[in-house]
Formats: sequence, C-alpha cells, structure tokens
Amino acid sequence: MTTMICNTCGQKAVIRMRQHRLALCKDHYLEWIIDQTQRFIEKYDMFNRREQVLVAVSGGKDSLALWDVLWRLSYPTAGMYIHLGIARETEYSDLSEQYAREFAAERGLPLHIVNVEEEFGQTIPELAQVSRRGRSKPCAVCGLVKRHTMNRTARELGFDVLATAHNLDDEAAFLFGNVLGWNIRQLRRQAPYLPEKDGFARKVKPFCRFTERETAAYALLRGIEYIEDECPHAVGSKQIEYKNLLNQLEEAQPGAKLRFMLGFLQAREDGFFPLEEIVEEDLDLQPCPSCGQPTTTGGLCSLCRLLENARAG
Ligand code: Q46
Ligand code: ZN
Ligand code: ZN
Repeated sequence: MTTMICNTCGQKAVIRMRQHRLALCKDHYLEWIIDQTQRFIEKYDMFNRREQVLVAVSGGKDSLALWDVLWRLSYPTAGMYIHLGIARETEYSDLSEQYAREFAAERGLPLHIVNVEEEFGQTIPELAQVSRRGRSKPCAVCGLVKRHTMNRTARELGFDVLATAHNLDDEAAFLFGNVLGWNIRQLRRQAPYLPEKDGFARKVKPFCRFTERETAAYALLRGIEYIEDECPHAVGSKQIEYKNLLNQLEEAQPGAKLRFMLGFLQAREDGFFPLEEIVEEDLDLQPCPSCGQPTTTGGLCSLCRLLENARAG
C-alpha cells in the first residue's frame, strides 16, 4: 500500500479529498479548513470582523467545528444552544448542552442557552404530540421552534448575523429533496447567505462547501469533544435517505455533491430561482400580535398557534 503524501509539505497525509484532488497532513489540513472558511465568508460576503456573529450550536461536530474556526479567525462570536428536551432516557439534550458549555468555557466564549421546556412549557416531543397528535416525527415542530428561537435571540441580543453549520451533505440533500418535488419556494430560499429583511436576521452558512467527512475530520484532528449520537428522531428521515443516495453517487463520481450545489448557485446567478423575488414577496410580512416575530398569516404566527393549542390541551 502506498502512503498518502501531503500535497503541501510532502509529509504523511491524514486525509485525501478526491473531489479536490488533494491530500494533506494534519497541520496543513487544519490550516486548509480555516483558510477555505475565510474564503467562503468573503466570496459570499457573509460578514466582516466588526460584526457580531451568533453561532447556532447543537453540541455536535459541525457546529462546534464552525465555532472553533470562526474563533480562530478572530471573529467576535457567541454561541446559542437550544435545549430541545429530546430523549430524556438517553439524556441526548442534556449531554449535548454539556458539550456546548464545555467548549465555550474552555475558550472563554459567551454561550446563550434557551431551554424549550422552560420557555414554552413543553419539550419538543410534547409539543409535537399536540400538533400531530403524536402520529409523526417531531422534526417539523422542532424546525419551527429552532428557526423562531434563533431568529428572536439574534434580533433581541443585537447580533448582526446568525451562522449555522450546515455542510455540503446537508445542503445537497436539501437541494435534492427540493428538486425532486420541484419545491420552487424552498429553492428560492436556499442560499449560503440570506440578507436581513423585515424582522428576519441575516443568515449565513460558512461551512456549506465542506462535506460532513471534512468537518468531522476537522473536529477529530482538532481534538474537539462533541456529542457523537445523532438525534434519535433523525433515524429514517428523508434527508438521511437523500444523503445516502448522494454518497453513493459521490463514490462513483467524486465531486458530484459539490457540482450539484455549485451548479444550483450558478443557475441562480443566471437568473433562475432568484433570491430577490422571495425578498420582495416577503414584504407583506406582519409582526405576530403575540410574539412580534414576522409572519405571513396576518394573525398569530405558526409557533404561537401551536403554543395556543398546547395550552388548550
Ligand atoms: S434535532 Fe429536531 Fe433534528 Fe431531532 S427532532 Fe428532528 S429536527 S432530528 S436536525
Ligand atoms: Zn503538510
Ligand atoms: Zn408569534
């Protein structure tokens, strides 16, 4: 077996990225991830060094790796962890909060924690029972609560931008699902950068061009401790099916995932799925009379309606 050699220094490489035709040793890999992240931040004009960045962290590898990289790049950051109240038996939420807390404490970084049960009176699985009478997975409710809470926290605490750690696998799977159903509205919302608009915070995804394998390798080589378990509700989701399919394709055609996503972004530049149009459409947003967050319903926002149902039992 031939030893892989680092393309930069000729030492033994620890990772090979076939889609980039690149192999790197530990030091050069860690450096590469940081340099590339900075390049993406500039390329998509995400934020600058004077802006306050709120990083959504789950206690998992992607989000802690992202926070680590932004911290090393000297951006002013704080983390936000949302305790969802998931899987009390295995303490999934408690443990992931612990990882996020330890990460922040080791680096002396501020971490804002929102506990869904304390904030809304019920955990995500309990709220999901109310909305779908327990028939389906809690992911829809979870997504709604997370989006709402992240946006509100970013706005109320005066952050300029909200950063999430979506990676290429997440983005390609989401894109695949949206193309499969020709969900044009979602396609027009998918972007590495969404500007601030009508009560919505600016949202950015600085890791959107790294694969899950690459972010995992960064966390591992950097020695970041993170929760390895997946959320138990992720099992069997459509997103995971799409990821598996795309991984098969990637195996046969290295670079397929990246081409799929970059091709989509290029199509947008060529005038398809224009982001501006949704921004225009969103002009009819009204503040929710209960929580003040923007909504298109003209009355209570979806989360406040859900909470009202939950209170009514
Ligand atoms: S945390 Fe929430 Fe995910 Fe768990 S309940 Fe579903 S959406 S799977 S990213
Ligand atoms: Zn090297
Ligand atoms: Zn509301």
